Amino acid sequence: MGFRSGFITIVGRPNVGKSTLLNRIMGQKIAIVSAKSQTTRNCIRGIYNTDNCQMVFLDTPGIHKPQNKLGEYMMRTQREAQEGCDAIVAMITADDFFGPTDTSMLENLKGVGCPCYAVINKMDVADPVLLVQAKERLKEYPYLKRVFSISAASGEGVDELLKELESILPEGPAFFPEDMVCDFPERFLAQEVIREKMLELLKDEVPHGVGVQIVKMQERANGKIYILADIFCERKSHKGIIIGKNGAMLRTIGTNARKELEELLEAGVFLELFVKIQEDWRNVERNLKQMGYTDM
Ligand SMILES: Nc1nc2c(ncn2[C@@H]2O[C@H](COP(=O)(O)OP(=O)(O)OP(=O)(O)O)[C@@H](O)[C@H]2O)c(=O)[nH]1
Ligand SMILES: [Mg+2]
Repeated sequence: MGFRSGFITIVGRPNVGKSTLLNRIMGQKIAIVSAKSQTTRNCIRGIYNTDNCQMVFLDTPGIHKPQNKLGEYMMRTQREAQEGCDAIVAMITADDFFGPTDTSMLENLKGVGCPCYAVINKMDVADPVLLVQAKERLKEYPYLKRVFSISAASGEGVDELLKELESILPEGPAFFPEDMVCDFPERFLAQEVIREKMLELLKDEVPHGVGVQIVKMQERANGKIYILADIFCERKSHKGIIIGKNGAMLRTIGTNARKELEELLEAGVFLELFVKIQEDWRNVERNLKQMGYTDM
């Protein structure tokens, strides 16, 4: 058997653990993860190599009804990622299962023309009764090639899934160089890490209305990487929350983001953040473009 290669798209509701699975497969963090829904806004590619195979995984934004232009962009990206791929991994969880989004996602897989898999994630915390029920209900979708139960968090079941995916990919050469793990620039990583820290620290609706734009990112003579970023939010009250009392919140966001970026970039980082108000930026095409939410 010759070398195999192909594209595998991971789809599912917000918060089911798509990005966690991508990071688990890659053995390193390339996609940000949070307990809040709609964390991922772009299609994120992770390139996974074995001796005989290159699997290009596409992590997609969680399926939801768009409320603004950003949401529309996210869902367009999500749909496009499913076109022309070699396999689809549709992710659900046993405990929060079979709402209308799950059912329409599974129904839409009928006739897509590539092998489709259902993956029940978070089995480490799943109620065993619900797990059995979920597997039972998945039998209503006979076109699913197989069903896997995994824990993206612990890694349980992930090797089995990878083995199956490797076995069905077509023969063909690698698409990307072997030492490449992702195809996005470091600027994007910086933007995402800053956003992740805000998702972790800020409450309710504030982080959903936040956008990050890297204004400058350059290596200085001392080897440190200087990053200047604007944080956009939609209201004055949100700006106050992001900055916090005497600037405490913004300092924490900055410190957490800097520490993680230093690890990921393997260099010292000097990070400067400015908070700006841009009302309704999620509906303004120009703002979306500036933040990288643009169609290819
Ligand atoms: N217990 C448990 N938690 C998990 C598992 N996988 C993911 N999570 C948690 O679920 C939350 C959502 O994970 P994400 O990977 O950001 O989910 P996502 O599907 O990418 O979400 P969106 O980007 O919003 O669509 C995070 O708090 C993860 O830590 C798992 O296998 N077990
Ligand atoms: Mg995600």
